[in-house]
Amino acid sequence: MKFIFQKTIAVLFLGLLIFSCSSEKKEVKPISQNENTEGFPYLLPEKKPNRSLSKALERNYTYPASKPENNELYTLFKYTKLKGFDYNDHDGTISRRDPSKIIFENDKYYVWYTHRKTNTPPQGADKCNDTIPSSDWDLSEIWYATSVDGFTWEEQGVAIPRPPKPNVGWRSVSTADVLKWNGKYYMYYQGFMEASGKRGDDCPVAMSSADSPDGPWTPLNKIVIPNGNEGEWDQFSIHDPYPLVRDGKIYLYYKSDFDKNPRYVRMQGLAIADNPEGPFTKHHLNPVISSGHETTLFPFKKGIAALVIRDGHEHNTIQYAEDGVNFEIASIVELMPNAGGPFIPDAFSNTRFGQGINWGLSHFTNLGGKGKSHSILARFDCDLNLNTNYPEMKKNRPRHNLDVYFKQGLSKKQRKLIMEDNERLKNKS
Ligand code: AAL
Repeated sequence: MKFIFQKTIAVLFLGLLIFSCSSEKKEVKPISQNENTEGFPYLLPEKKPNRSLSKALERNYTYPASKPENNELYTLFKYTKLKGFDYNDHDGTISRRDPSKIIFENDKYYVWYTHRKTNTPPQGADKCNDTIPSSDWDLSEIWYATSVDGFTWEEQGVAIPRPPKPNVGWRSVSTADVLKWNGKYYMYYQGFMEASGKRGDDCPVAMSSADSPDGPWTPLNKIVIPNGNEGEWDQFSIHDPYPLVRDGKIYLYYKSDFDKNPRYVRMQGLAIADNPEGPFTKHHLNPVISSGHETTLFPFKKGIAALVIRDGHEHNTIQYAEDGVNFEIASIVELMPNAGGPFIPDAFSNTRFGQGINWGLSHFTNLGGKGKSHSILARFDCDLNLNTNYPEMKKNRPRHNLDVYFKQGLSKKQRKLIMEDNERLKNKS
C-alpha cells in the first residue's frame, strides 16, 4: 500500500515538473518585447523612467543628469594666453610646465611650476650631461609667480632649487603641488636622482615646507612617497603628487607609468596620511583611476572629481568618487587642460561638500618644433562649480576650426599604404 502511495506521488511530481517546463517553454518570450507597451517618450525624462531600457539608456541615467547641458560635471574648456612669462623667443632654452594648484593669499594668486632654464633644449638621455637636459623637466627647479587677476603673472623666481647630491631631487625637482595645513605650506614634487629617460621617467616624491607662500622653503630631504616594491605597478615612478584635504587627512593622488616602455600604461594612485611629512599609506585598491596622465582633482559635493586626460580607455572624461576612491565616469568632454592646476577655494578646508572649480593654469608641451622642445603655461576656464551656471560652457561640443582637422593629416606612410590598397583592388578587378 505504502509503495503504491509513494509511486503515485512520484508520478504526480514528475508530471507537474514536465508540465511546468513545457508551459514555461510555451510562454517564454524575449523580455524586452513584452515589457514596453509604448515607445520611449519624446521629451527626455530627467529621471530614469519606469520601463525596460537598453544598456545605452541604462547608462545614460548613471550620469549626474540626463543631458550634458544639465550635468554639473560637464563643461567646455576655454583657454587664454598668459602675460608675464618670457620664453627666449621659444628657442627651447626656457620651459615652464606642470603648474601646481593655485592658492589665494596676501590678496593675490600664487602658482608654482617646473622651470627649466638651460643653455640647450633637451637632447635626450644619451646626450645629456650635467648641463644638457635629457627631457623638458630635467635639470629643473620649482619656481613661482603671483597674479592679481589670473591672466597677467609676475614671476617671483626660484622657490625650490635642486638640492646638492646625494639629496633627493639633486638631478631635477619638478611637477610640484602645494598643500596648506594648519597654517603652514608644504610642497610635494618629483625628486629625480638620475636624468629622466635613463631607464624611464623614474623618481619618488620629496617635500619641502614654509611658513609663507613666499618661502623660504626648507627641504625635508627624504622621500615622502616612496616607489612601490619590485614588480608593483608604481615601482619606478611616482609622478604628479596632488594633495587634497579630506576627512581630516591628506589625500595625495599620484600617477605612475607602468607596463612597458614606449607605450606605458598610465594610471592614478592614492596615498593617505595624517600629517604632511607622512607616513603615507598607499590605498590597497590602487590604481584608483584606470586612465589619465597629470590628473586634476577637486572636492565636489561629498566626493572628489577628477579630470582624466590623455591616456587610457577613459581619457577625456570627468570622473567622480563619493568616497574619493571608487571613481565612475560623470561626463565625456573635449580639449581638456593638460596638467591642470585649478584654483580650488576649498582644497584644504576639509569641506564636507565641495563647491567645484571655474579656472586654473595648465600647460602646452612639445612647442618650438624639432630641437627646440619646451612648454608654456596657459589659463583654462570652465564651469564645474555648483555656484556658477555659464550656458556657453555647457554647450555639448566645442567648435573647431577646419585646420584643427586638416592639420591631423595622413602620414606619407599611410598614404603609401592606401595607394597600394587601391592598386591591389584594381589588379583584382
Ligand atoms: C608631466 C608629468 C610628470 C612627468 C613629466 C614631468 O606631464 O606627468 O612631470 O614626469 O610629464
